[in-house]
Amino acid sequence: MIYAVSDIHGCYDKYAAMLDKIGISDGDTLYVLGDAADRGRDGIKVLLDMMERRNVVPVAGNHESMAADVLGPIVSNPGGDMDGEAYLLWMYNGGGPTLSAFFDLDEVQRRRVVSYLGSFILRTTVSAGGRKFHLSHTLPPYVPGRKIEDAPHRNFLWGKADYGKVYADGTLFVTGHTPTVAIDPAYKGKIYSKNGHICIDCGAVFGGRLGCVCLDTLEEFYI
Ligand SMILES: [Mn+2]
Repeated sequence: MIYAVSDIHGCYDKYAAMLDKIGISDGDTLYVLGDAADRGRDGIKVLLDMMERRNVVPVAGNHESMAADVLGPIVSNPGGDMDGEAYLLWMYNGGGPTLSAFFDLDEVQRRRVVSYLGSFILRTTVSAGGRKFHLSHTLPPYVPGRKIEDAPHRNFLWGKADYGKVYADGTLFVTGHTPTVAIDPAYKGKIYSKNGHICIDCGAVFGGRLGCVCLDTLEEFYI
């Protein structure tokens, strides 16, 4: 089976409980659609677990991008000056717990985390259960006639997806980034599934739930 989860935001306990709930096995694939760390306490713990699992495919979110901009230079140029702007942006967006847990790691682990962050993909497509899916952290604003692959890369990390628009017939666009309650209050704590979109950020770190969808069956799971 193929599963997707997103915006774990350092909620290691919910993440671990979700793996248990879906009964993930070596034959399954789990796509993590970005923002694995930050805001919550245990982002580094989540990343360390993800990197040990060969069947986890990490897709980048804006938080991985911010983390890499700060942590990359720390390992490549220890003792060097920090990029003040990158640091402030990350801290403003809840990077503090991730940064302090990173400093608790030894040199080898730090390098492994930074190299792992560099391996996150921007977006991908998969087929499952007779359907076609596009997986990314978020989507560029909808532009009529524009192919999704022609949008700027940054839009897949920071973009404001138009959940009221059908981006492409015959493809389901699976995203996180925007807690579903902010798309439509009727979907508070639930996966938003409408207009060719499946938004799975159910606000785990904001007192909501961690959502997960099975792409083969469209079954929804919650912690
Ligand atoms: Mn995000």
